[in-house]
Amino acid sequence: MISRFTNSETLRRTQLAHALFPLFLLLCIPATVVAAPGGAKLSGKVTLNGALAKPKALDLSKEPACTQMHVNNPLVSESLIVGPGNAVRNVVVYISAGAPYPGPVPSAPVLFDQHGCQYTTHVLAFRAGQEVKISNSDPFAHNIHPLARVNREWNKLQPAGTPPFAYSYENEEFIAVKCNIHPWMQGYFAVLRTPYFAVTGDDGSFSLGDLPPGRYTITAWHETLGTRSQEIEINSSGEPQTLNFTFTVKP
Ligand SMILES: [Cu+2]
Repeated sequence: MISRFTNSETLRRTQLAHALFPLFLLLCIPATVVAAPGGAKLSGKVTLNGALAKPKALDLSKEPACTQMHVNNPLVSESLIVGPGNAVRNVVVYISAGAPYPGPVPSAPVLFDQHGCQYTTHVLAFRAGQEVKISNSDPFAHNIHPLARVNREWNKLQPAGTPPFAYSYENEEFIAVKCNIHPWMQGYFAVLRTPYFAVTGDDGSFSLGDLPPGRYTITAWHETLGTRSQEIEINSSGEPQTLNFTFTVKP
């Protein structure tokens, strides 16, 4: 085989390749979120000030099969769920500023299922660029319609037995999700850049895992209560730190 390069050109290219090899190796190291030494675990709880009216049962009459499914367990609105000790469920708590390197987006999708005439996960948080896999487990059609404003808006009809489909959002956004067939179906996608987030469960608690030392803004978002943000300094003591959020019922 005849080289197209002269000997000196070949030598120069070989030297360049050797010089760049360590850089190439560096770029090949998988980027993972590794807690820096001296970091600390951050956790807390979200509670509500004030009394709430009992949630009303939803009107499912538009789909007789749904009415039938929920004769003994009526569906109620999930727009504000408060548990024992005034703990608030479905609050997204995340680092909104000061976050370390965002880290790689997980290759595994998050799942969002339509089942029993509702979204099985009311608030689903995932990463910008990560796939959300949407399925219909009901014996009738749904038409999912995430009302994105920053990202692209779309809707999709999924008749019974349709295979799941996946979609990923490019930009950070809290997106209301509705069904174009069943007006009571409501949910949210929380699309976040940071890998440091959590959604509160029944006890209102959250954990953001180990954070490297630094100054952060932590934001708590709720679909009807709004947002609250707090600054926190994670020092290098390694002592777990607590940050609580309190929302007040809007008059
Ligand atoms: Cu539906």
